[in-house]
Amino acid sequence: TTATTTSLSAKKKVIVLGGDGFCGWPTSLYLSDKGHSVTIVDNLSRRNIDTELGCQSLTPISSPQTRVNAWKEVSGKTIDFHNIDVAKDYDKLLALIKEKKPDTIIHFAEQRAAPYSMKSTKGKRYTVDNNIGGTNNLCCAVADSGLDVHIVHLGTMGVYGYGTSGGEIPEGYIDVTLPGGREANILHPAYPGSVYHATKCLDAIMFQFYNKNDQLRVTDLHQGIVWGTNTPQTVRDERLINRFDYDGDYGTVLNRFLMQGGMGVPLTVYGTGGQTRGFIHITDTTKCLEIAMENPPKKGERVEIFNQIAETRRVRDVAQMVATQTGVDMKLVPNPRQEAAENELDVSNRKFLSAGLSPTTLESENGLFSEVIDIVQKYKHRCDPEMILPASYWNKERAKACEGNL
Ligand code: NAD
Ligand code: USQ
Repeated sequence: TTATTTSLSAKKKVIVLGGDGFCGWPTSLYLSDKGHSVTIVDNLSRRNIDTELGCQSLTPISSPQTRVNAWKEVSGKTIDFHNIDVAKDYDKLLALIKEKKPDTIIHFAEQRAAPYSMKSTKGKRYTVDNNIGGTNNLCCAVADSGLDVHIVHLGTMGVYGYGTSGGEIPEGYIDVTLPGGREANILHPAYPGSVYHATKCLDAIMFQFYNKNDQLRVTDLHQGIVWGTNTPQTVRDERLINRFDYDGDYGTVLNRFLMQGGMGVPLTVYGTGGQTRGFIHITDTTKCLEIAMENPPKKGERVEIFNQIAETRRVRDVAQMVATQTGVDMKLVPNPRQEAAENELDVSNRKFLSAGLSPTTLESENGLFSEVIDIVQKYKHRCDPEMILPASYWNKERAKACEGNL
C-alpha cells in the first residue's frame, strides 16, 4: 500500500474548520471518539448571525470552551479550539497548519444557508466573500505549508441542479463528447439555485485548479439536506448538545417540519411541495466524514467527489410523514424561492455504500423522528414563533407572491 491508502485503524491528526457548527461539532466528537486527534477552528460567525437575526438554536448550546471541557470530562480526550477567521486570518491559519501538521483538514467553515444568502445584498456579498475567500485561503495555506494535507470539503447536492439532466446524477464527473469528437470525463455542469449554492460550484472550480496546479489532494462531498440533531456522542452530556436551527433562514426542511409538528403549528410546505431533494441523518454525516478521511485520493489524482446522501424524497412526502407522526397538518404556502415547482432526482451514492456506509433512511428510522420531536418538546419554550415563517425571498416577484399570503 502507498502512504495515501491508509488502513482504517491508523489514527489521524485532523483540523476541523467550522467545528462549532451543526455538522462540524458532532463530526469533531465522532472523530475524537474514534481516537483521531482533533483541532477545531471556528470564528463563531454562525453564533453571531443568530444574534443579528434575533434568533437562537432551539437547543441550548454551550460555549466552545465549555463544550471541549465537557468532552474532556466525559471521554478523557482533548479537542483544541482556535478562534480563527478562515476567510480573513490567513497568517494564523497557515501558522496553525504548520504547527499541527495535520493529515486531514475538514472544511465546514462556510455560510451555509441559501435563504440567508438571498436575504439582502449584504448576505449575498458576505456569502461569496466568506466562502470563496475561505476556500482560497485554505488551498493557498496548504500549498504554502509544503505539507501533504488531504482537504475534505463539504459541498452540496445543489451544485448539480436538482434533476436537470433527467438521468441518474453521477458522483461529480460526467462523460461528454467534446466539439471535435473527443470523449472526456469532466466536472458535472454547475446549476446553482442560490448565491450560497453558487459558492459551492465556485469552490469546486477552485479545488480543480489547486489540484491541477499544486497537486493538492482534495475530496469534495456533495451532501444533501441534513436532519436530526443529536448523535451518540452529543447525548453523553447536556453541555455537548448539538445546535438545532428552526428559523426560516437556517432551519432546513425536515428539521423545520419536525419542529413545527412538535409545536403544533402547520407544516410550511413551499409551493406544491413537489421539490425532490437528497436527505441524510446527522449521525451518517459524521460517519461519511471518517470514510472520506480514510480514503484520500493519491497525490496527482484528480479531486475525489462523493455524493453524500442516504435517499431522495419529495418535500410534500416528507411533510406527510411528519404529519402522520405528529397529527399536525401541512399547509401549502407560496414559495419564497425561485426554484422548479416539481422535479425528479436520481442520485448515485454508490461510493459511500461500497465503502461500508449503511445509511439511515426516513422509513427505517422513524424512531429518530420521535427523538427530534422529544427535543422540540423539551426546548420549545426557547422557540420564537415569529422566526418560523420564511423571511427571505429570491427576487421581487417571489416577495410579491408571498406578501400577505404566508
Ligand atoms: P453551520 O453554519 O452550523 O456551521 C458552519 C460553521 O463554520 C459555523 O460554526 C461558523 O461559525 C463557521 N464558519 C463560517 N465561516 C467561517 C470562517 N470564515 N472562519 C471560521 N469559521 C467559520 O453549518 P452546517 O450545517 O454545520 O454546515 C457545515 C458545512 O456543510 C457547510 O459548508 C454547508 O454548506 C455544508 N452542508 C450542510 C448541510 C446541512 O443540511 N446543514 C447540507 C449539505 C452541506
Ligand atoms: N422548504 C419547504 N418548507 C420549508 C423549508 C424549505 O418547502 O419550511 C423547501 C425549499 O423550498 C426547498 C427544500 O425544501 O425546495 C429544501 O430547503 P432547505 O432549506 O431544507 O435546503 P437548502 O436551502 O437546499 O439548503 C440546505 C442546507 C445547505 C445544503 C443543502 C443541501 O442549508 O447548506 O447545501 O441543504 S441540498 O439541498 O441538497 O443542496
